[in-house]
Amino acid sequence: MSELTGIRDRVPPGQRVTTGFPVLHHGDVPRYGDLGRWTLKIFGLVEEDVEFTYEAFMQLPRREFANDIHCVTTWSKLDNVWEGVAVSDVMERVKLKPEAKYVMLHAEQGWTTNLPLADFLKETSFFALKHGGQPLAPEHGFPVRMVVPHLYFWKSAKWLRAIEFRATDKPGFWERNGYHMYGDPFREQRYDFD
Ligand SMILES: Nc1nc2c(c(=O)[nH]1)N[C@H]1C(S)=C(S)[C@@H](COP(=O)(O)O)O[C@H]1N2
Ligand SMILES: [Mo]
Repeated sequence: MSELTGIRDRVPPGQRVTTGFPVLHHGDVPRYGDLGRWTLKIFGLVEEDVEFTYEAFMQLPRREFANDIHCVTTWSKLDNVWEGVAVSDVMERVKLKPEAKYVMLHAEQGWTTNLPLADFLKETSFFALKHGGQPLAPEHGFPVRMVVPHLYFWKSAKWLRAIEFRATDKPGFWERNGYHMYGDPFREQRYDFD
């Protein structure tokens, strides 16, 4: 009983628990022949731009993360176990300008999503490399995806390629197409009118 109550508390309003791992995105799954050309760029309101090669990013310290994820299309997946890089371990190499208050995540093919800096920096946000002990599948964001578990899963950019720091908020891809600017699943911030 107490366990059930606990699980119920973890499922936001209007969500159903799934045991599968649905795949959802706009556009095509990028296929990487040569990761020698992959980079992760950090730009915008920083003292100096930073660029990680694939090799450099793979050398960053790894940690395990456990969380629940909530998709705006009403599925939630509990008890995910991931391996990834903490945001703080990347930000150690970045000097933010004091005006930086928002983040725009840039993925392959120009796909973007926006979030406040504080949410990006939360210790539960991270760069995922593995899920369930396996390297990320191409359709789930290989080689690197962002995971921001306390916001709806559309903020968790797959195929991440750049992080931009900004003074003002600006809608990303789904946010321009009717989704909420913030997207808290426990407050059901699904659409821009919520
Ligand atoms: N680059 C990119 N990342 C993306 C998306 C996308 O279209 N492109 N879709 C988002 C949405 S709407 C969801 S629900 C999740 C789905 O992640 P999954 O396919 O691993 O379940 O990815 C998010 N990240
Ligand atoms: Mo989604």
